[in-house]
Amino acid sequence: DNEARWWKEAVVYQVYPRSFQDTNGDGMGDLPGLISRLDHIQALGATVVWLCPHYDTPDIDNGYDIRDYRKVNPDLGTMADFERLVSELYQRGMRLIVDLVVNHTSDEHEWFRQSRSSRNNPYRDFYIWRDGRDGGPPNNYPSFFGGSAWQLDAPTGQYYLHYFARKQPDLNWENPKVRQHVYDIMRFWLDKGVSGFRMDVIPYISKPDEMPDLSPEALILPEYAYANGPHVHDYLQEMNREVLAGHNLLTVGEAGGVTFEQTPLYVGSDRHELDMIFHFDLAHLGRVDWKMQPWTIPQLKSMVIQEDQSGGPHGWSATFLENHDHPRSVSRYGDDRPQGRIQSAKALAVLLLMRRGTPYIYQGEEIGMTNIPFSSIADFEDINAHGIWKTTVESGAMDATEVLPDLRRTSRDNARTPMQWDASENGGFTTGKPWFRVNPNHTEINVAHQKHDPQSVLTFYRHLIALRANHRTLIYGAFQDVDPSHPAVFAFTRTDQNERFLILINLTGEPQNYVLPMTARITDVLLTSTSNPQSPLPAELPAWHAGIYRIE
Ligand code: TEU
Ligand code: CA
Repeated sequence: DNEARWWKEAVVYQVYPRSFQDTNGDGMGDLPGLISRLDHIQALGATVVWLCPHYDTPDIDNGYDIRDYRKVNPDLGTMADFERLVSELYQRGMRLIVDLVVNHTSDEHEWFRQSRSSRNNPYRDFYIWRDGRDGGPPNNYPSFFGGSAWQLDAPTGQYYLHYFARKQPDLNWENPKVRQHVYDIMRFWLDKGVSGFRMDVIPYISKPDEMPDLSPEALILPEYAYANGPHVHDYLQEMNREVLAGHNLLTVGEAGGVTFEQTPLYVGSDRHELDMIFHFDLAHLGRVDWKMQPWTIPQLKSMVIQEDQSGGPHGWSATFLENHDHPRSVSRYGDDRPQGRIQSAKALAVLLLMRRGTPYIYQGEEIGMTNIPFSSIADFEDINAHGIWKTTVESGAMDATEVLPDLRRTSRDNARTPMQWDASENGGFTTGKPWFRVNPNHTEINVAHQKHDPQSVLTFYRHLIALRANHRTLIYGAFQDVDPSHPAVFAFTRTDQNERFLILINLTGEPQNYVLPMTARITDVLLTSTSNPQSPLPAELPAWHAGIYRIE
């Protein structure tokens, strides 16, 4: 859908606040720290900040377990800090979206404390309670963090459902009171001046009517069983009518388990649900859960193309290569060794920012931050990594040496190391002891080094974002892969009535002698990541070369 909307023209910058900037020396990033770094985000050219959960939390899943939706996490700051963040962004012509985590709450949320206290408590039906089966859980549903998705609760002898950790009980959206409470929470933050929401695992809010055991195949990727429940679209349409309509917001659903075919149901502008969703097909390329498998560049391109088409005639896409749940893109799709790091980070930047769809940049991606070394399970912070360890190694099912190499490559912890601002101790993140260790390569990869370096990854990001902002074709223009089966090069065009661009990306560390399978005359070279070639084609594309060309 090419109708102009501010959120289609936005470039979103995702902030994981605990790892961004600490100001009071407690080793935990905070809202004053984020405010102090808004100049960096603005200079990059991003127009929207997505703030990961900033709510009161017992913090077993880094804030994705909310105890009080109306209170700011004291480790991050105060409500006054939050209000200042909103106004500082407004003064810069920027906007804020916040994380809405309403598939589940913390077990320390007041609703759950009431709910578990007795079978006839008025809040009982706010969560999903079932009797056990043959002395065990009601069915074989697995939790994403390992073990059963059911937890027996002694006071009432029933099991509650938790798709994530035991301390993250799932809300019962069938209860209209639950939905009204959620809408009230949303209105509360809209009144504070937020411009939209990133909705955590939103396709899971409607649970299957019956809950039979999952088949062995379904157990491998349970998100497909958990997503798209029978009432999910009724709930999203209701939420839209009750809260979102008329506010001109940006809404993006995190949508693991939603297939490309199902996408128009969520994002069609005729549906009045969400503006866009995050797919995980590209993020899951060549991996099943934490295990890595071989993958190819044509497969990667096919994911990008399918994702671009998936919204249908009335939809729009959200595009990303990184977030707080995935390894760093340079390490994942590029080459994080010295010979390839900078060039591959630039190639990936072109892939992210020259596609059609609203791009989401994750903190540190703009300087090419990489995965970190882990030597043992003790180095991991993430509840997910420890869950995997428990079910594989501690259970005796696998040997540590079989699990550790892939866990290192896929762990969410890779993205959660503190932001690398400069070469000083702790990368300028904190003067205290950081909550999670700083990547030792901060002495080399950091904002201070790259800020004024014309060849840096950061400078390249700025140029790319500016280019996008200056050419509507690069935002709204049709996307076409002109050489889908090429084993190394991603060649695509962006076209509208006025202009046509060719984007060439060598996604390998080998030079490619490239012949374009179409007739096109290059009339202008807008930006290239390596100094050669400027034009014309055919030409040898250097390792990781990426370029944007105007063509006729
Ligand atoms: O993540 C959900 C998530 O990434 C997966 O469980 C996903 O559903 C699965 O991989 C299927 O594709 C969100 C947050 O981003 C994450 O940090 C939280 O831990 C989680 O929800 C629970 O709130
Ligand atoms: Ca702090």
